[in-house]
Amino acid sequence: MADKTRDPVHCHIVENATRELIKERGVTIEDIADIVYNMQVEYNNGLTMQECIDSVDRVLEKREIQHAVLVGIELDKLAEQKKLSEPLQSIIEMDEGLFGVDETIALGSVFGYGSIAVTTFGYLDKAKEGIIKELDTEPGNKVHTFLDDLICSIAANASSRLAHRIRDRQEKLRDEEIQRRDEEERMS
Ligand SMILES: [Ca+2]
Repeated sequence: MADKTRDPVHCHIVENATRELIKERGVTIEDIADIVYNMQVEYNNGLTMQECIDSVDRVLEKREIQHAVLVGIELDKLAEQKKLSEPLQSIIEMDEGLFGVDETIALGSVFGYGSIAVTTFGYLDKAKEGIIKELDTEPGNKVHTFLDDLICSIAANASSRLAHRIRDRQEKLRDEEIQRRDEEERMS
């Protein structure tokens, strides 16, 4: 039975575990930020890599992302160690085409960032850019059935978040411009 009298796990422990797991599986924040940069640079030519890194960092602070990462990577690791029960062991190990739970878990964590995140996730899942492609084609006994979708999800969320932030900034600029014009009119 679940022990509900225990204190909840502190959010910093969960966030650190999430970051450690992603790193342990061979993906860096910069790898994810690279995808975000490529997705967003055509809409903002002043975009910097640092803004993309910051956006990925903010996304990793989200609890629903952290939980998705913990569950997905755990299953990848257990499959790699051949510790799952059959037939799940074989299904995850082979990344069976009709097994959609990896996508479902990752997709479940993109709704928090609105429709741009959802469409970007769909795009990345098909296009498999950058590190996502590398994970997909990595040789050996590595299992990345869940990881590739989770990285798509983090990159999609960070892209959407960035798109909204940049728009906010532009609107604010417009407000200042409106204010300036207002003042000029008043002075004349
Ligand atoms: Ca997958």
